[in-house]
Amino acid sequence: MKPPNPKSVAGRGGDLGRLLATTGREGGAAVATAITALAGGRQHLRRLLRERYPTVAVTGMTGVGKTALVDRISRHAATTGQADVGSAVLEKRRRTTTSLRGFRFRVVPGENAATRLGALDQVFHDEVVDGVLHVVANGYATGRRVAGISGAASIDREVQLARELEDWTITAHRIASMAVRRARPTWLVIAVTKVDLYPEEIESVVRAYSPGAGTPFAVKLDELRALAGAAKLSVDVLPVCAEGGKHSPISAKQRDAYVAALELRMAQLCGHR
Ligand SMILES: Nc1nc2c(ncn2[C@@H]2O[C@H](COP(=O)(O)OP(=O)(O)OP(=O)(O)O)[C@@H](O)[C@H]2O)c(=O)[nH]1
Ligand SMILES: [Mg+2]
Repeated sequence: MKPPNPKSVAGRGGDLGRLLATTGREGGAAVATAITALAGGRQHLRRLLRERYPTVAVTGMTGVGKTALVDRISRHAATTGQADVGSAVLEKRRRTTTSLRGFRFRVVPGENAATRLGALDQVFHDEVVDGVLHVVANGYATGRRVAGISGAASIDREVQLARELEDWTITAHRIASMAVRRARPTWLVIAVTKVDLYPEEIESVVRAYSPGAGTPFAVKLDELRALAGAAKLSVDVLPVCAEGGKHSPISAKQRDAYVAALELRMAQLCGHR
């Protein structure tokens, strides 16, 4: 068979073919090596970024406190107030540290069906995350304000608990399919937030969200663990809150300690320390 004409290689291969044809065989090999090195360098950089700043999906129903918690962890200028409830797009936050070991958070909006589904696809399928922070609030999710009405919408706690469970069912399925698809293990931290609203019950509430507790949430959690396989998915349940201070039963110091403990656990799970 006739060797391919360099001109036609250039025509078909575009810039690379043209370059190889004009630089001759040796020059072409050098260019190819340089390109491979460049691609290898980029891959190395990506791996380094992934190790230093693993991505974390933040899930949970609307008003549960995802944005507030992640803003607190990432020292993002807090945008507090009722206006924040109902994030419409996937929020990105980065927690950086002086030791270059932090996290890249991907906060999935709890409300808004279309953007929520797209965001769930993004974090669990398209750009698979390293771990999941699922946020629950013991039925204390804040209702969205109806346009024109100020103040928090008061919504029955039982209703909110049922919605939390509904939301968890959807997310748990996504986590299970991600865990079975991938080779490396993943982690899930259930953040039981807004503990300042139920300071006397923190322990029992955390227990109710834990594996083997027998509550509807825990039953779904057990199912998820069985489906994914214990070796593939580690589960932690930790209390936390994003608010606290002078007029709260939780002091600012206690709140910071909760946030620090959550951050430390995620760092351990990511192999940071
Ligand atoms: N008391 C108390 N309120 C909190 C805490 N965390 C968040 N909130 C309040 O709960 C409301 C909802 O918090 P967000 O962080 O906006 O909720 P979200 O989960 O991001 O909601 P979506 O964006 O709709 O998915 C806000 O008014 C917060 O100020 C907390 O730890 N304690
Ligand atoms: Mg939000």
